[in-house]
Amino acid sequence: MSARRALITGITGQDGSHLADLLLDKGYEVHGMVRRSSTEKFERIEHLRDRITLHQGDLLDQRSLVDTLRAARPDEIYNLAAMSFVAVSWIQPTLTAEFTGVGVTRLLEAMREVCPQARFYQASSSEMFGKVRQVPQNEATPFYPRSPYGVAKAYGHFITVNYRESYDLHATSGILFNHEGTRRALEFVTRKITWHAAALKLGMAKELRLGNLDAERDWGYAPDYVEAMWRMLQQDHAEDYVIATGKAHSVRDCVEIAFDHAGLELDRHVVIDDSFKRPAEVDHLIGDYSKARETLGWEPTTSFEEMIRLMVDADYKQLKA
Ligand code: NAP
Ligand code: F7E
Repeated sequence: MSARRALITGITGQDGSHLADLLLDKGYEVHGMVRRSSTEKFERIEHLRDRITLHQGDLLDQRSLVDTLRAARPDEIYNLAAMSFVAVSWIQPTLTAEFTGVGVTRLLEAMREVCPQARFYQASSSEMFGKVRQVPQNEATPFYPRSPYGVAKAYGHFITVNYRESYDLHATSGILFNHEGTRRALEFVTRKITWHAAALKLGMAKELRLGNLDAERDWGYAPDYVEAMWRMLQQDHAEDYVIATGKAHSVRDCVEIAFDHAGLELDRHVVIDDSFKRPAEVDHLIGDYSKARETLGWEPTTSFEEMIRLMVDADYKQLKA
């Protein structure tokens, strides 16, 4: 029997690279869509370049999406590509809407035309809950997004649901809470903290400038979360799922765990910088993943404390080298 074929948009990102690792381990033929850039940014997939097939495409360009699907002929499509940094979504609100919102419709339209029997995963986000209407948040919690990113993700979520109901597509929306790890980009708060803990320890940085230390998130471990994406597409019926740990921590907790591990004191090194505060904040997120546990048999494997410590260790090793 020939290998199952998967297409990952956003394969150069944190989740795309972990998902590619997972699907290759499971015996899939893995295809990735990448956008053209004047310099290649393939660090996260360098270790598997000769085991995957890359296609040039952009969520803004319908032709490239149709051609990518024709070439890849996927059984499963994971739409992970997006402008994913919340803070930048206020700086580029309409571009965020195009990439993160309307881009989903473009890909669904291409799928309808080329491979309507394929299974589709949309990377939805806990940012859609924003100013939360219910604690903890589950699949039935109403959305109240607080950023142009959250608004665009809510559009992407509902268009996925709508195409499932309108055209009988196997289209799933995974509502994932924050997830991190050693491949997280440096601009996100956990990696910014772990990188600075390592750099301060090595004498390579003098301070850590942060915005709101009181914001609370339900932070999980990225390799666990890509396993949940795959499990969602193995179900006979497409539905939506919340993926979370059920535990919330503040940004301050994150600094304390990282600094404690590195033998540093928060008060000596952290500087509050208002330029990192957002026009509208999401104060507290905590997810209820009961449906995923019961239907997918999914559980998180790595605690927040373990994850932050392993991120500090990885940053320390990398900076020292
Ligand atoms: P990430 O590291 O920022 O990766 C985003 C990917 O999207 C990159 O490969 C990027 O390519 C690609 N991309 C951006 N714009 C594109 C465009 N116009 N056309 C084609 N590709 C484009 O994000 P991540 O953390 O892996 O997250 C994956 C997805 O899950 C995103 O949709 C994100 O919004 C969503 N999500 C993430 C979290 C989280 O905590 N990580 C939680 C919930 C939902 P380049 O390398 O060329 O920039
Ligand atoms: O911020 C606060 C900030 O940028 C977390 C994305 O993957 O998860 C991510 O979005 C919190 C916020 O992630 C700094 O105000 C304080 O309250 O790490 P973050 P995010 O905005 O939660 C969701 C689920 C996604 O879908 C997104 O794609 O930390 N914070 N000081 C800071 N944040 C940053 N980045 N930098 C600071 O200096």
